[in-house]
Amino acid sequence: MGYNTRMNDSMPFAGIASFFKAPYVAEPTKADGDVAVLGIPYDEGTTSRPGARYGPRAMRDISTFWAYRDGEEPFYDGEAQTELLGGVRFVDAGDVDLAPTAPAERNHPLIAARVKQLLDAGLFPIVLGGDHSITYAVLRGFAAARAGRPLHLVQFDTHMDYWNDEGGMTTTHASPIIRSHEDGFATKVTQYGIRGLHTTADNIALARERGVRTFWCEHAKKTPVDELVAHLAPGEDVYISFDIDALDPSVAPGTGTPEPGGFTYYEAKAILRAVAQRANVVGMDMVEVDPLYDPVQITALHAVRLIFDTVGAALSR
Ligand SMILES: [Mn+2]
Repeated sequence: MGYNTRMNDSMPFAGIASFFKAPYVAEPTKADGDVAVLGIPYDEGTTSRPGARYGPRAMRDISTFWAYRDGEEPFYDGEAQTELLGGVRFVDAGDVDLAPTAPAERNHPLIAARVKQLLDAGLFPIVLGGDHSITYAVLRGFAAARAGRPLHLVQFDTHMDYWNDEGGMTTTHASPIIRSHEDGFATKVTQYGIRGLHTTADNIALARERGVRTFWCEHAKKTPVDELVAHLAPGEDVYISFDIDALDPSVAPGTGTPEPGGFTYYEAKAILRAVAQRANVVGMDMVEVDPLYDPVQITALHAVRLIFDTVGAALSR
């Protein structure tokens, strides 16, 4: 009697691990929240090490570290000297109901439909991958909901994912950006963090010919952040796709195709905040978190913190 009976709502180690300990609502509306978290536990688009299908569960688990926020109260980011997430209500919309081993023709429409449903309800989607192939299906949902309005895709990644394979591997995690660009789901594309060894130079040339703006990682790390976002039209609608391998594998080892180099947490955070403050971010995904290679949860930890930083910069009031 008289005890606080709501401790399980905020303690990281107790209760049900929905994202950020938010209420789970299968088909949320604006009455349930402002941002809706949607898991896509799918890694059959991966060309090397699998395991990203466990990404949503890993990010939900570690997200409870920050669940001690009380209701809609903001966090205070002392380093950025700003309040974060004040008034922003989260709801966990669960996972897309996918069929393992089924073809993309079966699974992609289900992903697109769930995303469109969230957008039609006026919610800001946070998509938890899954390998990067899911972004193509997510952007199909955005296109359906937006009825032709342009959308600038801002991608953080070590790989361009602009692979124009003609041998049948058309919807792997190496090609969501080219597919989304060709189908008009993304009308403009900006890439940050690209690095590593590429199998061909013509793929890079193809992206450049089509107007993709690529900030190579080493260049981006040395360039003032306002120069990195100066080409974004103020207030334009942006979708952020964050492949966790954009980070240095020393801080984010748990991913299928890591490459030496990459952003630190602070570098990624600074660019994300600059994008969110200059443009109008309308949704985001966090993909390629693979807990099978993440034994101390450090990759999922960075992934979730960057989600909070981005959504905080985009939506805090
Ligand atoms: Mn990628």
